[in-house]
Amino acid sequence: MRTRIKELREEIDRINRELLGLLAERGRIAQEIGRIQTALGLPHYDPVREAEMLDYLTRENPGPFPNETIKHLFKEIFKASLTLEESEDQKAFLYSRKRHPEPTVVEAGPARFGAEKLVIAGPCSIESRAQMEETAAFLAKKGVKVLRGGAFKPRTSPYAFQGLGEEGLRIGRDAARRHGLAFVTEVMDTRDVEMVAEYADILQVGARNMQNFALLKEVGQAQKPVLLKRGMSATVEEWFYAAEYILAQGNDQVILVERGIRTFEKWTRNTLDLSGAVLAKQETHLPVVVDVTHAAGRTDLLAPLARAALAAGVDAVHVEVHPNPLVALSDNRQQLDFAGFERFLEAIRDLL
Ligand SMILES: [Mn+2]
Repeated sequence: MRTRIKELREEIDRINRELLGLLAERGRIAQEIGRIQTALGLPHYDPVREAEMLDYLTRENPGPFPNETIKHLFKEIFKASLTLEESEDQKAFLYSRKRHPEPTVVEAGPARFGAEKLVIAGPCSIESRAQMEETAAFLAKKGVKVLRGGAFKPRTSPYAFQGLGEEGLRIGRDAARRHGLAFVTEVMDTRDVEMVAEYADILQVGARNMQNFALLKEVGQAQKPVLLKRGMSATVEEWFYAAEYILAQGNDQVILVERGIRTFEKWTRNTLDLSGAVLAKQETHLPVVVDVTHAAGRTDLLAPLARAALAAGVDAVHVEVHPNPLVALSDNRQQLDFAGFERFLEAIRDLL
């Protein structure tokens, strides 16, 4: 009897080898189908074809496995084949680290995103020359290399302060130049891209515009780095695809910003998705920034969140700083004053 078990097991081993060979052959054919589908712009998943295959297999099932088991086993094979086809596609994306293993370095003024740890700081909105001059002078003294400030503000209410427009751009650029800083500011409208690019070192696409595809294409044609914020309800994949829009236009200077996503939590303005930021580092070759101000919406969490982000490997943190946050025209409860920023910087110093 024992020798019989041994014989039968040898038989099973032989069948396993054959199954393995057949699976490999099936996988290679699926990959070839996948490549053709990609070239034709067809989806890989075809539910009708899958239902037909399952129908056929259950009709022809000779037993002893019941139909449900056969269906279950083959569905797993279908799923594995689909994953193969999709991972082939991943290699084709311009953002993908599979295609571009070396990290991209984005240079703007004195800053080298991806090659050094950076802090982006400045007020939410540009309000006056005095405000920007005072902020730029302070930040430069503290070793910050990138000054932020909004001249066009996407406000939730149409009656809230909308920004100073081109005058604000001039103020921001002048303050940045005087203190040797790079200047990053948001562009909201395709019609403004050329004008904003004349003043800014980095064009910011805000969270509310992450899927404004016309704007993505327009900044993709600008000769300036682009800071792409993740939409507040965007998946990681949608965020990467938004970056792909810019890269596909020929602009390879893209910086990704995680700024918190909408969840059910109310004690923070948004929920910082640190795993999204880490995924962005792993899956793409682009520099990654974590915007702690908009993620938390409260100043007491800024330093711990920035420490976590830097320890997790992101390239920069973004924080709003205002000479007098209480009178700021936007986001006044979440901006740091100068003393607060000094404490923030001290708290993250060892990770920069
Ligand atoms: Mn803000």
